[in-house]
Amino acid sequence: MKKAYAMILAVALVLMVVSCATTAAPAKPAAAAAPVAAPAAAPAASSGGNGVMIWIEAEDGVENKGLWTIKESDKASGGKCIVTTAAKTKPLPTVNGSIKYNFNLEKAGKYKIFMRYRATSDGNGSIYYEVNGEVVHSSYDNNSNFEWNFFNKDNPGTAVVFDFPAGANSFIIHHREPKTEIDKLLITDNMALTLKDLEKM
Ligand SMILES: [Ca+2]
Repeated sequence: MKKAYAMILAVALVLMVVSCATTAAPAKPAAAAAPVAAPAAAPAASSGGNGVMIWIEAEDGVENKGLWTIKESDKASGGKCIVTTAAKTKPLPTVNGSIKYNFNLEKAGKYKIFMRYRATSDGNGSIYYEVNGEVVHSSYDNNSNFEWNFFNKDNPGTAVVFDFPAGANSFIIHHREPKTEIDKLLITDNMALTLKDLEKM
């Protein structure tokens, strides 16, 4: 019986050695990792099927004469809007007390510009804006809090439709009536977008 045990033990040891040798064998090198996928293209300037939607905080414009100041307001987008105390009664083709906004368009076409503003009393609700060298008076009804309206041509009820080329574009806001507070701007090719739609965004 002792011999039988010895034989079994010997066989078991041999098997263990073979097993260990197999386990210890170096693993085959792993297959080369697949290349990292290229990052997705940057999202286009659109929002949920609404077309081109370029949002600009009014306080992010480039001011030229120190006539516009940034005002903090917890009602304003980003907590800030711009306002001027200067007044001017006639449009001036020369840049005077202006604030400029640059933007890029992927495609040429027709666009509207919306503006979120506050004009708390008579004589506080109009600006001049300048597009392609033309200075236009845009007027707005009084309101008690910020709300959206569009760039118009002396008519708060009708939006101006701009023809912008593809690529770099800009528009300029000139001061007119004092204390018109401007919070935010939207450039869009969505001709169906309403002021009510904007209040929900
Ligand atoms: Ca703002």
